[in-house]
Order: sequence, then C-alpha cells, then structure tokens
Amino acid sequence: MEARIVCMFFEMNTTNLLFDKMPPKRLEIGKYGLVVSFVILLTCNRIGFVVSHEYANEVHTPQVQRTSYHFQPLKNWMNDPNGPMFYKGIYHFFYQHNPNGAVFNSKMVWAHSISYDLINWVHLNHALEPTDPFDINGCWSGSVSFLPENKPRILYTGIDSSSQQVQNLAIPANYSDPFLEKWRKFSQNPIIAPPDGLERNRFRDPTTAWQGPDGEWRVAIGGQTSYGGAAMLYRSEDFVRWHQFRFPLYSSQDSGTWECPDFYPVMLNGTNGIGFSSGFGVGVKYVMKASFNSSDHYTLGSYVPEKEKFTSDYGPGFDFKGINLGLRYDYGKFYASKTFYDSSQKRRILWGWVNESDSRQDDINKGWSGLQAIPRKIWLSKTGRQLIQWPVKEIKMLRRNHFSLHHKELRGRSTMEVLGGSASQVDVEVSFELPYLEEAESVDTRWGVLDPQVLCSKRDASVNGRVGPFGLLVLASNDLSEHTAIYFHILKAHNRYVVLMCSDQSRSSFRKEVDKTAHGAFVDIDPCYKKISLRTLVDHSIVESFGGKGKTCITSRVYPTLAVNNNARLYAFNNGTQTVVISSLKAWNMSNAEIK
Ligand code: DQQ
Repeated sequence: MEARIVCMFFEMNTTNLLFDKMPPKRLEIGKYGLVVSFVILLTCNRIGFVVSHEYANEVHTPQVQRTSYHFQPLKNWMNDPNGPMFYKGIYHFFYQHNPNGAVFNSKMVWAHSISYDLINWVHLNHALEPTDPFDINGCWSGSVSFLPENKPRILYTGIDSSSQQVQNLAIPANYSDPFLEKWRKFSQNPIIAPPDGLERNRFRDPTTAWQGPDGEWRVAIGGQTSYGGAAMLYRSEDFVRWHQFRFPLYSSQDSGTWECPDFYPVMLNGTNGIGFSSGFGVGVKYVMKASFNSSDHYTLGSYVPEKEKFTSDYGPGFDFKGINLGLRYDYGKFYASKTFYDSSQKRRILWGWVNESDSRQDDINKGWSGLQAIPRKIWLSKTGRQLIQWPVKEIKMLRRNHFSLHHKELRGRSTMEVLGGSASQVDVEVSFELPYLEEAESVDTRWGVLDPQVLCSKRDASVNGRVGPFGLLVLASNDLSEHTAIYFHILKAHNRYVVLMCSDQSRSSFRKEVDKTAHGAFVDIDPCYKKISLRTLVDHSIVESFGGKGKTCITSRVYPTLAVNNNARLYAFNNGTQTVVISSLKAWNMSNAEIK
C-alpha cells in the first residue's frame, strides 16, 4: 500500500521532481578557470618503457575504470545514441539500452535522459520499450524529426514478432511537457515494412527526415541491397504513408550492411551548423555517413533533391571502402553515431557510442558496458575536404586547476611530467613546434599506399624515430611502466611530409586479455608550417584525442591497473632524436559531471 501511494505521488508530481533533480543552469563557461600555480616537475629523463611489473597484488576493482564525466547509464549495457534533440530549452538524449544486464540483448529499449548543458544529465523513464507486436523483440535505433510547429516525432526500428525489421512512429503524449517524458506509439505501426527482395533483418535505423522543395518528407534507412550497403530512400506527404524510391540515396558495393546512416548539410564557410529547413542550394555541402565494419565512415558531396540523389565529391569507389584510407569521424572506437542541429546555438552536434575493449565477462563483473564520447561540435574544414570536430564548449565548465607552460624544449628521447599530480580526469591542449622538420625520416613507399594503422602498429611510441614519436603519455604510472601514448610522427613519403597520428595502447594495462590494438590515421595539415596541435580528454578508461585542431580524432578504451585515480600521471614525451618545442601546453583536472 505504501509503495502504491509513493508511486501515485511520483506520477502526479513528476514534473516538479524533475525540476528539482535537474542541475542548475550553468550559462557562464570558463568562470571556474581559476589559475592555480603549480610546481612544474621537470624531470627530463629517458623514457623507460619498463614492461614487467609485479602487479598481481594491485589489481583494482572494476569500478576504478568507470568514467566520471562521460555520459553513461547508472548500470548495464548502452550502445547507439538515438534521436538527440533540443526541445523547449532542454537537450534530450535517447540511447539503446539493455536494462537487464551489462551485455547486448536484442530486446533493446530507448532510454531517455535530459540536460541543460550536454554535460550534466538526469535519467528519465524509458521512452520506448518492446511491448507491441511491431517491436516486441526490440526497439532499435532511429531518429527524431521535427514536424511544423516544433512537433517532434520518433522514427525507430522495431524487431517485430516474426523478427523482421520494420519502421515505427512514436509521438509525444504531451507537447507542453519540456521533458517529453511519455511517448505514444502510433496505432498504425509499422509504417514501413522491409521492401520485397531485401533480407528482413537488414533494414534499419531511419535517419532524421527532411522536407524536399516539393514539401514532401524524405527519410533514409540503412541496410543491405543489391547495390551493396545502402541508405534506402523513402518519401511521404503525411509522415505516415511512405513510398520507396527506386534507387538508394547512396550505396557502396565495397561495404557491408549500412547501420545508422546519417545525412545532413554543412556550410561551406564558417563553423555554424545548419538544418535542412534552411533550404537547398549554394553555400552548402552534404555529409553522408554510414556505420559498418565497427567504424563510422563518411563522404562529402552534393545533393540534388529533384533528382533524389547524393553525389560524392570523391566519385564512386573512392569512398566507403571499409579500410583505413577513407574519411572517418574517429579512427579509434566510435560507432553508430548521430548528429542533430542545435538551433539554440546554431551548431551541429555529433554523438557517438564508444564500446569496451575488455571481455564480456569483464562487463558482467563491472555491471556496465559502453559509454558516449563527449558530444562534439562538427563542421566543414576550410579546405572543404573533411569535417572538423571539437568537444562542445560546455565541457570547459568541468575544468579545475589550470596548469600551463610555454616555449619549452623537449629534447630527443625525453619525458616531462605535466600537471604534477593526479591525472585520471584531464583536459589537455598542447601545441608543438618542429624546428628540425627537415630531419624527418623517409618511409618505404615501394609497396604503394601507406596504411596509417599498420605504420602505428609497426612504429609504436617506444620506437626511436627522428621527428617523432612525440606527444602525450596519459594514464601513466609513476614509473611509466603503464601508459597510453598519443603521438605524432613526421615522415617523408612520396616527396612530401606526412603527419602520422597514433594512439598506442600496447602498454596501457598489465591486464593481458584486453584489446590493445593500435589506432592510427594521417592528419591533413601542412607540416611545413612546423606546428601541430593535440587536445586530449582523459577520463579513467577513455582517451579522446583531437589532432590538428580537430582534423583527426582517435578514441581509445584502456584499463590501467596501476595508473588509476590519484596514481595516474600525465607526461609530454619525445622519443625522436630531434628536439621539438612545446610552444604552449594547458592542462586542467576535470571534475565529475552530474549524471543521475
Ligand atoms: N545497434 C542497433 C541497431 C543498429 C546497431 C541495435 C548499430 O539498430 O543497427 O541495438 O550498433
């Protein structure tokens, strides 16, 4: 009886309670940036990459690996971001969640959280659960679209009672509730069944819909077609009855089943975002993103709505190859991402799921698995050749204890501790100058195209080069026996300089069973300017790095055993023979986000 009364009370007062739960709005960014002077620990010594260590008695409990300012549910499994949006002053975030365990289970729900600032979050009740014949085996990924008069609609994939993938519609129960706590599934679901000739379990993840110049809606759905992996295109007058176009919006014979396609405009000039509602025409390019082979691939091009066709700038066959040479949002762990246009700040924001690198049993022991990368603002580079990503500016509200240094030489084969203490939660921005660029070594190009992933695996951070490897050692133990290295290595290839960026996990943990594969990519900058920058966010078991001011991003998952909490340190290092100069380094400890 008592429990019942409590439940009724919650039902009646849920909006007030939520207001209480929501953290206060924080509008001023950077006011916590008080400069505390720090002793600079400058022990320039040889890097000792000691690999053997008596750690058997020091293995830490799994919770040491839990992050403190990245978005996670309180427990259990999370994967894809779904339907992020801004509605009546509040950011909404939905995600794929197994509420019953720390491992994937097809009976996914759409979990739902809200925030004023994209950093601090309150978890709400699930928005969608598998309860009806059209989604009884799972509410899978999808998107939110806004109908006229600011009316959000969810389009999501249901796994129906015969295990086929169908597309369903859900509508807010109460538009005046800014928290959009309750969603009603449309009575005539499913609204789109798999087309004839398509495998019924390869038809999923509708994009945000857009209106063509004729006023009709378009939506793209991922899958596998006779054209290869594809974004199948549909149109509708009323958002309920949908008709398939003969050809996909875009496809690739070289890829597997496309999951979570995303399609959106970006401005040719400036960093502002744009929505489809601003019209089609000059001044924009379009991004086509598809998730397959465990990574998010994209290409840039033009879209002619009258022809219902996206055309890649790179020509068919040069994109979506599924190998390491095409454009990717992130060359580490980052999957099933989704963007949305944040009208409140005229920016486009990217969310991406970062999975674990440990075993299923580890996840069960931890009681959770998966997190979201810090939301990133995303825009087109000045060259128009790629996208740029940068953590949303709101993340700065968590910065504490500013450390900085300027114009510091980092001689060949040396390390230098920065921040001078606990570095398990850190934001660091560093800019390197390369006075001896000409000394860069040549790389053998006889075998044709260079694969950065292979180069990073062969030349890990301990291999002495000439101009590099240099960069940061994060989540490092005192004796450096454990660390993750994020570094650059400048090479000469095909008569020019190339900038290799790597994340080397080979010494990130004494645990043998975790995946320590190196991640690598090139950074599209002209090293002749003799400068390169790196920003890295560290949060216990995640390392997110942004090279060349956000041109190349690499996210890693690592599970240190010694370099945990107060025992984690941060170093700059140079393992090349040539001196590099730290022209500027700024680092902050990060406080916890409120996620409850
Ligand atoms: N995850 C969802 C699917 C999607 C996949 C299921 C991508 O809708 O294709 O949880 O990670």
